[in-house]
Amino acid sequence: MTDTLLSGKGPFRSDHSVPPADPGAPETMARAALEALQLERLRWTVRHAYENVPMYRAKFEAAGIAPDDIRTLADVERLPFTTKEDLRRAYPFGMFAVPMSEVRRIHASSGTTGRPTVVGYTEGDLDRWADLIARSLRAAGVQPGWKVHNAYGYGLFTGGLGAHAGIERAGCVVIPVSGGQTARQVQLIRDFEPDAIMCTPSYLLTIADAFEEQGLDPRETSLKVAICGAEPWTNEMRHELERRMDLKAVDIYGLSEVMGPGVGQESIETQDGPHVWEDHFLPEIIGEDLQRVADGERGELVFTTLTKEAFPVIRYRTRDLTRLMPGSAYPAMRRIEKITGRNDDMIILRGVNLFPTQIEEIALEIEHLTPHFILELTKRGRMDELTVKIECTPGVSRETSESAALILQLRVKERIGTTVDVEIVPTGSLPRSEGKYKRLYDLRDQG
Ligand code: DLL
Repeated sequence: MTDTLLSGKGPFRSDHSVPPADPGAPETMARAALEALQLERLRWTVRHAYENVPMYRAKFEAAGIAPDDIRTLADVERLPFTTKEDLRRAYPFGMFAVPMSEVRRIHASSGTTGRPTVVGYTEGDLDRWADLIARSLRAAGVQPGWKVHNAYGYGLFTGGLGAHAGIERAGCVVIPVSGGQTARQVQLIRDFEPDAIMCTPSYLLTIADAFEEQGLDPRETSLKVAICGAEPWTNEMRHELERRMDLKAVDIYGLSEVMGPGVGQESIETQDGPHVWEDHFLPEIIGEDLQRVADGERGELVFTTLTKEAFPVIRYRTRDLTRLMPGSAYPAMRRIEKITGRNDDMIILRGVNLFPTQIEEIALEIEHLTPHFILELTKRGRMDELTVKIECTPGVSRETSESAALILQLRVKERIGTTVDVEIVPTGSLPRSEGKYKRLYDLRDQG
């Protein structure tokens, strides 16, 4: 009752809270038809955001643009960007485009600094999200009737509950384990014999280790596919996980501000980077000057949502660095190159840019080195120093591990162009992942 009364108040216009419907099987539609659908949905989104979110209206007005000015897909470039800062300023609910009575769920991304970003979903949003995860699971080779072990964290994080609904929607059996309690994960995988697992790549590594620590062979589980995402990982890490667990690992991409997991998904057939589900999200890549760059060129990924009711975002700057490539398994939908870095993770070491994934890539090529490493940034005098603390495979001699460390140092110098210190640490001494793994420790302020 109160809800109905309240929903008539404020800036909200309920007649704009339903995006244009899906016209059938969008994964297989022709590019021209997809673009026509994108334009229709873009125009709906821009109007919806303008009419219902004061911040968007103010930004559009400041930029001298009105919803009716969006006549082609290229016109998206005339719209102002949205940043994480904009979302933080609106904490907690200032960017919601529907009355709270229409919102059915809230998630939040913690972020490393400051306030979390809060996002909301209407019933329609949750329905489309489940559909997109189900579509992602199909692309990942998951079949109806499969059991899917979901080890993404449940709670405010979008991973657990987001994947959960999609697994059910795909006609699968969801095993809602959440993250952590690794010994129990091992037990459940043995007892329930799931066909697929969803978790971060670093957590899958922790699980593989846990099998071995219990004297079990991780290649002998029932798992056929791992759908990994939520953090940057390299193809070398993919090969490591596939080899150690005898399964196929595919990449799922997403972010809370845009929806959560399932914004893009890699096909198990091609394993060549996530396809962006472009009927729901319009991707762009921008350069350092914030101008759009051509497909194929690297830069920052920017998204405009096309069907979000509660939390539309216009040209949201993700800070994820990648490039757009033509579709492969789904020809009409472009792919992104595997995301190996974010603007925020970039370490500038004595003028040279370096990403943790570059170290992962190099370390995994070297015999006896493991993917268990952290990076410590310190100051020696006025110079920044980076130390790679890394574990070797168990049982190698001191001599062998020292030479592996030296090879790592030389290859980093050769390929990245900077010198890092490498310290071999005892097996099991580094923290293990339970979700998103923290690799970089900035200790420069600590003496
Ligand atoms: O991590 C959503 C998600 C959950 C995606 C489960 C996939 C699986 P946030 O916590 O908002 O949302 O973090 C989003 O994580 O901007 C990227 O920097 C990073 N990220 C997500 N997926 C990938 C991926 C979820 N496949 C941020 N590869 C994003 C690399 C990824 N980075």
